[in-house]
Amino acid sequence: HHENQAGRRQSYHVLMMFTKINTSRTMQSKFEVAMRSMARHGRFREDEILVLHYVSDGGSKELAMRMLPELLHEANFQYEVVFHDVNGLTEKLFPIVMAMQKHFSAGSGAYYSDAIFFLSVAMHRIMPTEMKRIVQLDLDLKYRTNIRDLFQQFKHFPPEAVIGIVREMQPVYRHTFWQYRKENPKSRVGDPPPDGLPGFNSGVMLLNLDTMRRSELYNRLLEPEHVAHLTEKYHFRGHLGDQDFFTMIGMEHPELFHHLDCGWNRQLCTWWRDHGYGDVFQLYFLCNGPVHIYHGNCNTQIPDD
Ligand code: UPG
Repeated sequence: HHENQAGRRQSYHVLMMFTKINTSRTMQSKFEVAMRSMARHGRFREDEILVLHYVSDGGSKELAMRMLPELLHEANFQYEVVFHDVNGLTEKLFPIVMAMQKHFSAGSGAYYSDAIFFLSVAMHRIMPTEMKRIVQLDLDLKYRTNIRDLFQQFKHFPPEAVIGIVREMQPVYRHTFWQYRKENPKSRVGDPPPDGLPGFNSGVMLLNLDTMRRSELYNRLLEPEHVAHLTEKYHFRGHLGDQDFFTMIGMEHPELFHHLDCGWNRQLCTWWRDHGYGDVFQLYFLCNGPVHIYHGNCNTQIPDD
């Protein structure tokens, strides 16, 4: 599992989207909660280093450089911060994800700037080949355990799995797959757990870049013809970017995904409970077992411990 030769530090890579944060007080306070809790609970060995990657614009980078030393002052481990310019990444991504954007983006057209919402999908082609694994994390998270423990989940991936992810905890995909479910009443697509296929949430994602690069199946699914075929089959039209793409290919090829326990991404948003799905909501929302990471999605308040 350890990729480094003797004597070299082992790196643990995490990546966060970090754009337009300097103009939003709300996003800044989420950033503070996430980084402070990650630092407080983080434990690493002396020969290990946590590498924090931020995809940012100039203003957000400046803000992060100013705030991070204080936010991470409780960290009892080595860390390093790397900034990636959102424009540079978008330029590399656009040709790869252009064809899928129209199926999984808000609005009618495929905007150049939306390509970045598909970064995780093509991360294996963006990051240097020396990087074997990376964890992508939303900013509206609160860590209650050691982030290093999350990386241990890579060891439990079955051989074909490329991504480790938690299921979606609202009936959003029950809604999205409405037509397919009507045409295929016996299908488990969009059904609640434990037997159904509720789709995925992209707030916490373990990307095995090595396997993503080597998987013929996964790379075939990125091709425009395959995306078109599946979106037609499932009548899929979404607006959540990578999360929608992974959910759709997961219906067809569940073996590509390793399911993480729900406690690794305990989503708190309840929007769909009050928008037509109150009767089935709890079936999706229920998550037993310890909460390792809270996800205050759709601006939901995260409880104090
Ligand atoms: N982000 C920025 N700048 C912004 C807004 C978002 O960098 O101005 C980043 C940030 O890392 C954030 C992430 O994008 O955490 C996702 O955006 P956010 O506003 O946190 O979306 P959520 O409300 O958490 O999530 C919605 C869905 C959730 C899904 C996500 C997929 O509720 O289920 O995982 O969208 O993008």
